[in-house]
Amino acid sequence: MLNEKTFESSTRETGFSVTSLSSGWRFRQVGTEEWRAASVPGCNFTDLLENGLIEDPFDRTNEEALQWIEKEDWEYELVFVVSSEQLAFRQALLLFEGLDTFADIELNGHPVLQANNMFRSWQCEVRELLVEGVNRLRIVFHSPLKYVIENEEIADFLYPAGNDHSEENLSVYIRKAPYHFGWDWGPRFVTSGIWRPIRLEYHDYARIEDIRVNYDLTDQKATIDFEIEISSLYEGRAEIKLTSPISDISFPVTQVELKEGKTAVQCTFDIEDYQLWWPKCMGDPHLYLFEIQLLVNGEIASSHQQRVGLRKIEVVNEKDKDGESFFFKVNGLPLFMKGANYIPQDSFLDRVGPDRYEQLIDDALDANFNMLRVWGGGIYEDDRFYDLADEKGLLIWQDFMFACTMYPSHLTFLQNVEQEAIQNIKRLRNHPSLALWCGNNEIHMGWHNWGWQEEFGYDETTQEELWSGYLELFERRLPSLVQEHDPNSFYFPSSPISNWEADIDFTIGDNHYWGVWHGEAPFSEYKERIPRFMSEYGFQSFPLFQSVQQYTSPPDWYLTSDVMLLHQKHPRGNELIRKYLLSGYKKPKDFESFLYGSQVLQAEGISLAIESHRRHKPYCMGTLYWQMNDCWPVASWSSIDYYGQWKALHYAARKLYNDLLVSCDIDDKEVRVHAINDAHEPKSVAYQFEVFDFQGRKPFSYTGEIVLEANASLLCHTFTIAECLRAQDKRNVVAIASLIGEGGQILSRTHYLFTNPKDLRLRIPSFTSQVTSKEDHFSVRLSTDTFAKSIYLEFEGHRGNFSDNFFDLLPGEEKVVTFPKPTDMPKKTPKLLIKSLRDTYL
Ligand code: BMA
Repeated sequence: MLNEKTFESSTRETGFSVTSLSSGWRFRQVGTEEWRAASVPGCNFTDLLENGLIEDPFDRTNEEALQWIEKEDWEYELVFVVSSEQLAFRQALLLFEGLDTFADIELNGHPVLQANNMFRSWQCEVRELLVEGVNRLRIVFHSPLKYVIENEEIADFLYPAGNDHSEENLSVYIRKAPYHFGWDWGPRFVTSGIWRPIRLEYHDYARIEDIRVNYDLTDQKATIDFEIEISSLYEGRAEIKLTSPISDISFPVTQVELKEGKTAVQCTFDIEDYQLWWPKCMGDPHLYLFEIQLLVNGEIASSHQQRVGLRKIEVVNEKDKDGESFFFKVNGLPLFMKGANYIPQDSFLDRVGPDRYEQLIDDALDANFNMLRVWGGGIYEDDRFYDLADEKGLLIWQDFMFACTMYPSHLTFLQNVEQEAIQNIKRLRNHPSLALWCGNNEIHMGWHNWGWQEEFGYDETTQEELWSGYLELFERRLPSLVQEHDPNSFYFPSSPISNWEADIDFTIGDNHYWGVWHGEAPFSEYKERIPRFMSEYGFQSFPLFQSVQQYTSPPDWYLTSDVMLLHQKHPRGNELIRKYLLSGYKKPKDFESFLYGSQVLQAEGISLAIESHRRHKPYCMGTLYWQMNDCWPVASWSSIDYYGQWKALHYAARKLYNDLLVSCDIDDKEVRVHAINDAHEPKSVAYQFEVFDFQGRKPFSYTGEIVLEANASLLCHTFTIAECLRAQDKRNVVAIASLIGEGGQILSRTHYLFTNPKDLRLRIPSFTSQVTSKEDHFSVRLSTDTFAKSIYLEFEGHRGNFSDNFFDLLPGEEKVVTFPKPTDMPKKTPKLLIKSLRDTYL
């Protein structure tokens, strides 16, 4: 999408002008009389809510009561004024960045467009239809379900869309965010509306439609080539003027001959001693900024700002001695990927503004992520998301929006998808953060392993139709479009390449391991099931009580209440959490303790997986857990809840995703201490393994020194259990492993138990805390009289994330954490709530 927002109110001296059509809209349900104010970008649910016509969709069981909305048609209208100066332009283009989904658009009573894909942008020439003075733009959104029933050829078989919370699984026919139809963490809110901005562009001569950035890097210079696509209203001469607002690089003006219609222009230049773009974990995410102006007779006809990050990203997916590799190289260096899967941040996308995007990217980087996977059941994200990833140095794995079901493959469907793919490839390809394209989520694996053929009774002809349709879309059309429009990026058809139920598949490509959770295997399986790259694995937890209170009332505060069950979308979710929890932990004493316990449990399981994956570097070269965030308040696999509260897992991920990690692999007989270095330079460090009893005495301690190679994992030392326990009862001890830098600073520190938490002989701790109010934060100093596990701190009544939480503490240690003061924080220091594992059972 061209970024011309900066030129909002340009004057008639230039050959173009842009008017935003985002304010002043009204809406109504088709068939009703009264118009109400609407927001653009927006959707019918948030408009209804803003007007007080529905209750908060996320509150209690309101989801059920609001299902009628998807069955209705919605009408949006804008009255806007066009001036004689605007009408004097030779062209007026009406541009829609995103319409959700089946929309008929009329301007001044004339039909101008029919839209049928939420992921596409649309444009039409409307100069002849505009009038001086008042104009009327009207958009009717059809109920997507009713629309496909009336207009699509519906197959006589059911598609296997298991996450679509309806009987008919019609979502497969609708190019709309799949998660809107429900998911195993998501409600069903099938929205309609204008979900991205609308604008009117006036032009006299020509318009820059698109820019493709190519570059060639040598040791001395970067040769950058802008391939500029211009659409022109005339035939004749023009000039391209290139400037770089934040540097003093200067460029010659390029003379161009425009044809009427499309002209491709190339603008090539060198930058000597250029700076590379690096993900934050490797260096500076350097961006160059360019402004490209199209000049006709000295007037600016069109203008575009383009950022460029110079980097080379490779995905090495080839046969090797162990099977088939799957890893990323950035600027020639192999990089172990650490991160999570990302889903849309809200059921109602218009609520995700710049602040939420920024917070989310910061939360990822704060936890030492270097990659997020934009998963295929959501949306191709907003430009802002990728801009932030570029600026801050986070890599993005980009799925096309297809997940967990087969799809139709008739020609009109495929052509619609092709346009969607072309537009989104072009929109995203210049972002240095874009690391790969993946055709879909889990469809290949689903078709071959999930028994859809039997479950849905597909005969041979249907199977043939579905599978050849799959091959056509994901193995022919999408790769050839990526090849055509973004040839330097890696494409593969489906994640995972392999299947977690087959042993051999742990030697091949990327894997989603769901033996833990869906397969009900114990956490210890994470240590055995090591793939070449793990792009999904996960375990659910609940939001904490503070968050649960936001969407429930006191009568709902038990796990099987209607409200809690509605906010748990996995059919076996509660049962699985309870089963895993009781196998390792004592029974939580109440509802609130269960919520807390679920987070401690989730962090324990996923930590085991992260450490195992990292220890097996370079056999395994990436770990992306499922899932970072939520789209509403719910029990889910997320590490940050809907309200932005970090769960225990997010704090754990931050420690375990640190470039330098000490990690112990403990079984009945041995402790193996490993050190992992993801940085690209070697490190001389000391490693330490200490055993403490709960009073803080240290029966065992060992310190050794190592040189840790760059980008390597090393087994430092093996102890026998007998050697380090020194006749202590394993129920009374905790082990701490550390990596210590040359100046004595702790580089990595991890805690381990020799037994299940439920067998520990913990005493109820007595904490001493001191809270100091600083200018923009509170500082908390904490100590304990006995070993306290998984200490959780909260300022009563205040949301926010501490600098650390869910940590362990021994007597004799002092822990200092900070809590940022929100702007509405009262002057008086709020009450500090402290609890640890021992406080949550009787
Ligand atoms: C993964 C995802 C999602 C799902 C999650 C948890 O496979 O791709 O489809 O939400 O599992 O079941």
